[in-house]
Amino acid sequence: MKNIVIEKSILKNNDESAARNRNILNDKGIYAINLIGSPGAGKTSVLEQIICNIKEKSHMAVIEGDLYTTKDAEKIERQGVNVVQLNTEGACHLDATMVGQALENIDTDDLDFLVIENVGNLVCPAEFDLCEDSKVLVMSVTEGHDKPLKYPAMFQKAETLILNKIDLIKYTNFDIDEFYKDVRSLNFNIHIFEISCTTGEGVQELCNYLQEKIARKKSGR
Ligand SMILES: Nc1nc2c(ncn2[C@@H]2O[C@H](COP(=O)(O)OP(=O)(O)OP(=O)(O)O)[C@@H](O)[C@H]2O)c(=O)[nH]1
Ligand SMILES: [Mg+2]
Repeated sequence: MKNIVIEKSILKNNDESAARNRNILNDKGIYAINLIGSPGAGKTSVLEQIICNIKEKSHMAVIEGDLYTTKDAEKIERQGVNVVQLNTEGACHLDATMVGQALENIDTDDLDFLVIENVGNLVCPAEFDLCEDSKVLVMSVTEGHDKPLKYPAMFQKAETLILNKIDLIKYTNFDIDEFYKDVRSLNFNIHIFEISCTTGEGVQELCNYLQEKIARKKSGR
């Protein structure tokens, strides 16, 4: 596993770097998602479910963003997927320059699907385009149904919302009707999947949706 430690001096010119990254991915028809969400929402758990379902059908690679550790990347590597760790050394989000460095360490020739797990944070990652086709927001029911209106940028910029830990909803005061109403008021067209990484509920529907997106990008549609 490559482990790249980012220096603060290169955290600039984000959009130019994003455009360079995007050219590489678009040339090769690689579908890319940026997994964003609070610490502990379940980004890595969702990614593990996606890998189990998709890795035999599509060539995948993962870029793991974390402040300091390689814990998540080690989990992904154990699943047999090519992973590059980006340690931001305290920065609260990934930027496109960092992702460009990671891409230099990934063989993109045969790749269909790139997943970037961002640093756990419900605010900052929303502002930085990395090159992704889609921002996929992971939120869990244990975070509370009030989060869309409190952190609107994430919900406005995401194309897809994964409502995770649905197995725990009965133990919480999460008001799902209120949640849907608030999310739709911010982003009417967002695709919402209710899932549980523990029971597997909803995972197949999510993976079918991603597989369709991967196939479309590959065929240039
Ligand atoms: N009950 C339940 N627990 C879950 C589910 N998904 C994840 N978890 C647990 O939630 C905790 C956090 O999950 P992670 O996947 O590490 O969350 P993350 O968003 O990647 O966290 P960071 O990378 O630290 O931001 C772990 O203990 C998981 O086992 C779920 O659907 N149901
Ligand atoms: Mg994680």
